[in-house]
Amino acid sequence: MEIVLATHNPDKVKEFQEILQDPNLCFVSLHALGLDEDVEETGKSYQENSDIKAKAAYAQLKRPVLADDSGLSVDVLEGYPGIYSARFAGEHSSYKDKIDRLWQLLAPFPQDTWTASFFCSLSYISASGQIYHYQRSVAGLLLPERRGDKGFGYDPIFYVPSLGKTTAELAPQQKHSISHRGLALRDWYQDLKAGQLV
Ligand code: ITT
Repeated sequence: MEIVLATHNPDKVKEFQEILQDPNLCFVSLHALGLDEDVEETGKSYQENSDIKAKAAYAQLKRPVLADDSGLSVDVLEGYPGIYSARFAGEHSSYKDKIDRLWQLLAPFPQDTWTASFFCSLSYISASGQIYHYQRSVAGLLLPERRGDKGFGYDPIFYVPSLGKTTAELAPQQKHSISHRGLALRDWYQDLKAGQLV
């Protein structure tokens, strides 16, 4: 079965391909289909934004699509940057810029209060046009220095206390076993396998 991944982020595409090792399931990116135009994320929640991305791709392709809206919600910043995690440090900011900007915002707060969660909202539109939702999160603590070179985005500063490592220090399959995206995608996959996503 072929599923279109309604994302322009190649790091997400890589993770989706790694998380489920099912030879009967093939994820195709928008880029591979020649669709490189970004859709505006005007939603007020992760789910509204993943719906926007899924619906835009489905409208063009009329094929099963899966969209991911994700981000890092920081407790002392009342959930910010949250749905703005990709762009709050500037439209074309690098992952490095985003972490630097986040440290600036966190500077007034004691480091032991830098708790945060990664969120992932998946919206799946089936061949018949039905929409299905999956949301998962993982909690951690943000560090004042980068550790590890795996993963992407905020992974080098996202420390998981129970593992004693950042998600950038974990092997990919270790990250996926606890991550917001790994958990949400496996929930989706279970329903797909059970024939519930018609
Ligand atoms: P698409 O909208 O095209 O899917 P995007 O990167 O703009 O790509 P989002 O709006 O969902 O996607 O922003 C998610 C941002 O949150 C992402 O760019 C990272 O900065 C961060 N992020 C999400 N998941 C992450 C993860 O597993 N590890 C580290 N950072 C993550």
